[in-house]
Amino acid sequence: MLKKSPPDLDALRLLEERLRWLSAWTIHNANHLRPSTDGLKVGGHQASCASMTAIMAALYFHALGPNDKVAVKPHAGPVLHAVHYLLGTQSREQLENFRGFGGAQSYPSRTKDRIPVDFSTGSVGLGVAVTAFASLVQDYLLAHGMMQPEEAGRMVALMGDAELDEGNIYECLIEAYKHDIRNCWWIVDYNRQSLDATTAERMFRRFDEIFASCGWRVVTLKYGKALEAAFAEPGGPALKRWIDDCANADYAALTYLGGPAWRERLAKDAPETQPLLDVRDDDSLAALMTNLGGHDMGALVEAFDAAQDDVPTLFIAYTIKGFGLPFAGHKDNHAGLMNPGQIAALREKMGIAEGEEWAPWAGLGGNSAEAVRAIAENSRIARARRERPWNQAEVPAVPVPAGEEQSTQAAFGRILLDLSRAGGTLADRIVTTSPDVTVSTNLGAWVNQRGLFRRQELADVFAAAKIPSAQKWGGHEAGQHIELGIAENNLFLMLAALGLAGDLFGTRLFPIGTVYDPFIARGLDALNYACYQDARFLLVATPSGVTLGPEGGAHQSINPPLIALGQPGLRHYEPAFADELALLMEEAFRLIQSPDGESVYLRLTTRSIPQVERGDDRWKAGALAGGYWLREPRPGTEAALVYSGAVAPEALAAWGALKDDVPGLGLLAVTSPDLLHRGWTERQRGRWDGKGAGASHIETLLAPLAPTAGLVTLIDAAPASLSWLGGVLGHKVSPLGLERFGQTGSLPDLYREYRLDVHAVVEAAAELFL
Ligand SMILES: Cc1ncc(C[n+]2csc(CCOP(=O)(O)OP(=O)(O)O)c2C)c(N)n1
Ligand SMILES: [Mg+2]
Repeated sequence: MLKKSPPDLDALRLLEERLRWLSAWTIHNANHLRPSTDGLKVGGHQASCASMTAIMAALYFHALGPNDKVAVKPHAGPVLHAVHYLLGTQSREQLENFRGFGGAQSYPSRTKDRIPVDFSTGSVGLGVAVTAFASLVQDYLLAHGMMQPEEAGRMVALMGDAELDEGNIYECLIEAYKHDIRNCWWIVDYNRQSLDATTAERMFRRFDEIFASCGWRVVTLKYGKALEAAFAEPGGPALKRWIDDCANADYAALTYLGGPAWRERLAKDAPETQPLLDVRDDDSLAALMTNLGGHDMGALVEAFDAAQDDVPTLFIAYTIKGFGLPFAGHKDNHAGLMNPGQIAALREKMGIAEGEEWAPWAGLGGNSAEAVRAIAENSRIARARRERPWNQAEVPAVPVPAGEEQSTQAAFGRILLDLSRAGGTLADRIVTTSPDVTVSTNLGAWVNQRGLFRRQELADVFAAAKIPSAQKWGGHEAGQHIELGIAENNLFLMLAALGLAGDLFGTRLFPIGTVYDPFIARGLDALNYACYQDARFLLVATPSGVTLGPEGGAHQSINPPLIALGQPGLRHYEPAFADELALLMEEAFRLIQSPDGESVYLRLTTRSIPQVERGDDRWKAGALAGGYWLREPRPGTEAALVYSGAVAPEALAAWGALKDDVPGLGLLAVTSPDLLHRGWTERQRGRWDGKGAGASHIETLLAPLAPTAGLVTLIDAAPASLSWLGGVLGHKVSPLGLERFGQTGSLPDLYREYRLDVHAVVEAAAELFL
């Protein structure tokens, strides 16, 4: 964040024009010049790009330091690619293939773009909020000595003004305030247009207040330098009054209509501005009226230079959507594309010869070209993608908690406690976080051991007053639990940021987030966002299903296993026994730090069940792969029971009740419907693409059964989580599971009501195989 030489504003302005041109041309090429193979519109957002080019030129070619990380508004992706093209880190080929297969992505993508992208964006609002959590992660690493102060940077979000309508922004703002985040800039491209329309003015002055009350410095860049100067001319004060009172839609429409319209309107509404009008022709009047802060290089550079401390800062940069393009200000310009005539006119205006469209410095005279090249060459931003750190911590054997009866949730808490006591790199790199369910998801003992993370010491008032409490919660810099308020969306953004610690800051963390299973749905898009960026974490969801018993309807979960089945980058495991859990947690720690790994979702429960005796360790390989025979079927047998998770005792009891009537009856423990399904479809794919693949794990498991055999499947979740097993080898299936929910009651009551009890299994079996 150190200072650099005084900026060459003229050269920065030329760079801004380059960005505007290259982003527009990249989109134009994809839509008008590249042959279409499917007749579909390619799309792209020339207006949204033009709105931000000055902001991005000032930022990338002046303000950003090498450690700063940026989330770029999704539809300004082409500007980011243009920046890297000018820096020499993006190829022409990638730009020519913008939105094509393997080309520069529509929206900046960490995993698919070849340039260094710090944060993926696309789902508006999330890319913004993740920067606040990333700054918290940076503070965490600094406080834990896992990063040096000189490696620290600023987390920057470049956002559209319509992103301010996303609720996740405000949830994040509240959490960020509680954690006293710093080194974060959010820069609003305040063009007052969304996708559909010009935005409502009523919120105008409220945003500043909201951010200010959450501890942010708000810097408003409303007028450019030329407008500021004009306000000092005769008629200037009237002009300023008129601008301040002008409705968004009016301003946008006049921008589109241009000089003559501005003149007519100002003369009519604010006759005192006449002296200003008299000394300007239509073009200079239009230029003056669109000289807003967000397009004024001097104003931008000054504002960025003046905010060099670590105070979180919101820049509200007034802009024109489509600035400098023929549809500037038009309310329908969001997806507007220039036609070939319009882009040719822009090219000519820039002095770029036909055929020279991709030449980085085309149309610039010798001195200018030298000046801009010098800036690009001396750019302080990081040019290379950071290597992702893999396998940084040895994973010790995860201890199996003792106890003849236990729940997976209790075992989870116990395992973490044991890991903490044993110490070591893995334990030191684990960070836990939870949206106000730390105690009820059983993280309490771990937190007692490792403490809350706080930059400033937080006294445990109850402990100091000697009031007995099971939770000893002092907060300090060495703490390893980040306590969040009840906002599950924040949990997933926190996990996204923690899960990218290695990618962003060089040190891999092992983030563990806990949540009640039903409330995963509350943060689904953020969860998907985390997985999309390949953030790595362990999500522990408990309690789940109807098995939470008297706690009742609102907390029962049905569909999370189906969600997980459809979520790439997230592996669902649903253990029934403590030894399975220990094994699967060990696997999760490996997957978190392995190049071909992924995040893991453990669906746990508070139900304490008798543990099973193990004769040997053969079950382990199967449990890791998604399932194993708890009771082996006899080859050629006509039936098997299949269960997952907390209903293991019902499955075992039903097996006991049926085994004499159904010779060789098997009992299949499914630890991951998700993995079994993936293996099955991968096998199908292998057949098609000729790469082959041995039988999938589920095919191998089911192979001993007679082709005419029946399966009764049982899970405390949507029955579709397991019913698909019938499709693997064509077995008949009677699927049991939750299709309704909402009752409170004891477990026997609920299992009877929802047909998860032994009786239901026996009945289903009788119908199917007897
Ligand atoms: C969560 C989500 N909802 C909807 C969209 C579709 N969408 C893309 S951009 C946009 C509006 C953007 O307006 P603004 O943020 O003001 O950006 P501008 O283009 O004006 O700079 C919408 C609704 C999206 N990308 N993400
Ligand atoms: Mg906008």
